This record gives sequence, structure tokens and C-alpha cells, in this order.
Amino acid sequence: MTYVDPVSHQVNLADGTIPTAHAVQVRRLADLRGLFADPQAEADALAENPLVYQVYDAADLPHVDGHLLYSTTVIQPGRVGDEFFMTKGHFHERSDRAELYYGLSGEGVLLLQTPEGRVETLPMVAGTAAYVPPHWGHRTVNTGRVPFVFLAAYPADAGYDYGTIARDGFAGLVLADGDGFRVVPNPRYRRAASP
Ligand code: S6P
Ligand code: ZN
Repeated sequence: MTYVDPVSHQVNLADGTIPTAHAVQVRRLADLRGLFADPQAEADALAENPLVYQVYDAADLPHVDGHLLYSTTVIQPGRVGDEFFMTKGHFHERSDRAELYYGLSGEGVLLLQTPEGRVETLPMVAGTAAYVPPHWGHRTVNTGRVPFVFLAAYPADAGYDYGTIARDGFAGLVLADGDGFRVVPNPRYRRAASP
């Protein structure tokens, strides 16, 4: 038997960074091109191409069944038109793989949808443990004025399907509404073919 060694990483609770992260993904607005609802607002904002979010992948572990991967995501505050900064969003490539999110700081929303386009919304603040069940696509949105930070833990063989959301959009939009937010149907959402 070959054993993988136990490992721990310190998460900086002030800003969500993991100084010993094995990899850091940086997503600027250009990486999310075409995902925001207002094309003109997106084009205008692309001139500055702001930082939208970073993902700190903690440990370098085998991406195979049985292991767990964990990471922090730090979403900057900001908007494109009325729509808050958000992650690209994905289904898992192995769509039956679930995931757990744990809010560390700031405030946001976990937006989920089934392949048929049913939307659920889970508000998140520091201390919120939110469950992404198998088969639900998921995107996180910063609805606040400071960075929104959460920890994610997920099966190492879950993988990513970004293509479905890039093609069809997300069925729900999270828009600024006074000091808060509202979730509205996405008029440009193209229903995916039933599985
Ligand atoms: C992985 C998990 C998160 C996201 C991260 C960025 O399954 O859901 O670590 O990867 O929040 O979102 P996205 O949609 O760009 O991967
Ligand atoms: Zn995921």
C-alpha cells in the first residue's frame, strides 16, 4: 500500500489567501467574457479588465476517486451593470459529485441550478455551511462591499464542466437592488436539452 501523507494548510481568515497554496487561479473580467447579462456594460468594464476572483488550491493531491480537494475563493466586490461580480460557474464533469462550501468572510450568494434550469439561492456569510448536491450547477456571487471569501471541499475526481454554462448561461441572475440584491430569471438563458 502506498500512502498519501496527511497535510494541512493555514487559511488567512482576514483575506482568504492560503500562502502555501499549491496553485492560484486568477480570473479577470476578460476570463468571464460573455457571461454577464448586459453586453454593453461588460464591454465598457473590459477596458479596465478588473480582477474578479482568485482561487487558492491548497494541496497538490491526486485527482482520483477517494481523495478530497480543498480551496478558498476570494471574489472582489464590484458590478457589471446591475450584476454583481461572480464566478464563471460550472457543473461537475462527473455530475454526481457533491461539494461543501463554508463562508469565511464577506457576504454573497450561492446560486444553484439543475440541468433543467430550476434555480435555488443560498445566501452566505461567515459561518454558513452550504451544500451543493450532486448534479446541481453552481456559481457564487459577491453581493457585498468587501471581498466575499469561502472554503470549498469536493471529491478530487469531480472535474469541471464550464461549457454548459458558457453556452446556455445561468438560469438566474443576481442583481443589485437598493442596498441588497434580487434574483431574477435570465431572459437570455437557453434551456439545455433534457438529459
Ligand atoms: C470547485 C469549486 C470551487 C470553484 C471556485 C471558482 O468544484 O466549486 O473551488 O472552482 O469557486 O469557481 P469556478 O466556477 O470558476 O470554478
Ligand atoms: Zn464545484
